[in-house]
Amino acid sequence: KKTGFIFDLDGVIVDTAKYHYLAWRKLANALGFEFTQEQNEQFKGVSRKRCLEILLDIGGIHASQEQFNNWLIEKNEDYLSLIEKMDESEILPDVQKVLTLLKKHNMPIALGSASKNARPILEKVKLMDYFDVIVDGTHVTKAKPDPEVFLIAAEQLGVRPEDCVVFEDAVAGIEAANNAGMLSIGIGEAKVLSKAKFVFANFTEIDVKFINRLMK
Ligand code: B16
Ligand code: MG
Repeated sequence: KKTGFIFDLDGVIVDTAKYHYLAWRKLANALGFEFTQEQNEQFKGVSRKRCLEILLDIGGIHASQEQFNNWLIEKNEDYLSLIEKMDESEILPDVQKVLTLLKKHNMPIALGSASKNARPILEKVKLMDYFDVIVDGTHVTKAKPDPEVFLIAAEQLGVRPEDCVVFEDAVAGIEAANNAGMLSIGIGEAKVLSKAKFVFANFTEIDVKFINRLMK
């Protein structure tokens, strides 16, 4: 039986977190308050709707359903214009190296992202061909740390959850992987991603030997 490899998108494959941040900050500023990069940490891996709830909490703002939905649309339009010109140069270091190695060994590969914009982003950075399965924010009903996104990915790959490995940059994502009974690998800071089984600063720190050990 083979190992299934599941990749988060934002913060693992591409650094779109900075664009999400700029778009949320623009909205916060328009509503009259500051939104710091530090506060943006809690937005990672979290759904668009949940992010707006947290943002409005920070600003102490109450919104009608209609206003809420309009701000969701506004934020996404700003985000889309920020990522419009994204290309391969924005793929994080050594991501292709790892994907190519896994492909060479015919390993099943999935994307497991909370983003509803995952497909267009993968197309822009030309990584679509590596993925056998794409599960994103348009397929899930329960956000990370719920394991749903990764369980659907495993099912579609035809691999048991306990035979899957997940690469994640968000606390909520590591929790989701653990809740799914999968091996969690954090990409980022060890002190932030303390619940991950392994943590690496980025893919450059992961050597071929380590990947080989994960493959069945
Ligand atoms: P969208 P991931 C997540 O993607 C981001 O980390 C999170 O900050 C964002 O709010 C969420 O996608 C929804 O994104 O607004 O594009 O649907 O890290 O799970 O790949
Ligand atoms: Mg992420």
